[in-house]
Amino acid sequence: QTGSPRNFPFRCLQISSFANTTWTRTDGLAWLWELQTHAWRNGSDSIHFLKPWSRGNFSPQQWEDLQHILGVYRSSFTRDIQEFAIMLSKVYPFELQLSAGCEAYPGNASESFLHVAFQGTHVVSFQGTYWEPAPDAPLWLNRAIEELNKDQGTREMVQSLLSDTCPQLASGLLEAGKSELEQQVKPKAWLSQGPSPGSDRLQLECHVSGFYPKPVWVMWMRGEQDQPETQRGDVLPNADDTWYLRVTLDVAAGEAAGLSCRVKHSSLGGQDIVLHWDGSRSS
Ligand code: ELM
Repeated sequence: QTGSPRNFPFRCLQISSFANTTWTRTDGLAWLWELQTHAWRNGSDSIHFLKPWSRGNFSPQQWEDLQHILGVYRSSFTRDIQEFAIMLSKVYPFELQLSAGCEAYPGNASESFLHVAFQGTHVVSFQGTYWEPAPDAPLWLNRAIEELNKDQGTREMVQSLLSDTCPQLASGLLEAGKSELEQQVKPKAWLSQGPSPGSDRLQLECHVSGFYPKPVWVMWMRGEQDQPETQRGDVLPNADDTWYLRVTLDVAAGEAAGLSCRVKHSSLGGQDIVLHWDGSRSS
């Protein structure tokens, strides 16, 4: 797994809720690949560092400068959006979500992005040096975009944050957090019986938890045969940056014996976990 350079995207998310003309809140969070590195809660005047390496290679002065820029931005953003809402007759409540970030590539190359969603739909992006509507954006947005593009000072700041600050921060974080990002944590697995899906039927549950990174393969098997009726849940986060997955199989009570749950994960080095259903536990 070592040697080949891997890419880890750095993503900053902003969630802004506008309940009415006076009540709003904005929260921010940042992730390096699967790990949350920063939080910036509504009302808090400072960025919260969630990992010992969350400062990357930025100096205290650089963090102070960045926090100042973001503090001014947060209050300007709220004011601007309230003004746009009046100008464009937008109905409350509404949500705006911003996703911005970058990814460094081998060499000195990097790619950045900034997208804005209104009510969950992508409406605006920052491209190069200008704000642009998303391909299917509603027409009323054009007036807002025209206004936004008049502010050259902001466009220059966004451009420099995306093309300089972001890749510099991301590469420092990557270097400082490398061992945690690249660690391998083995899953634990166990079986249980779920609620009966019907008379003479059983729901077999296979729980897999505590693994990192996220990709995992779990299947109910009969011998070497995959059971295609296997139902896979969503991969859910544990509180400690590991993941959890539940995989179930509905079977006739008489057919549970001989089934097993097989788990493949990068941390296991080919030594799959195999758990056999104990036919005597129920039926
Ligand atoms: C510059 O987000 O307009 C720093 C910007 O007041 C840092 C960005 C970091 C991003 C509307 C209504 C309802 C539904 C949809 C819409 C349309 C969607 C609108 C999308 C909004 C912005 N625009 C996207 C920018 C908001 C704030 C700016 C501006 C603010 C203050 O600017 C003044 C001067 O105008 C400027 O020239 C310069 O002198 C500046 C110096 O401080 O002061 N600009 C900034 O704060 C991070 C994203 C994280 C995920």
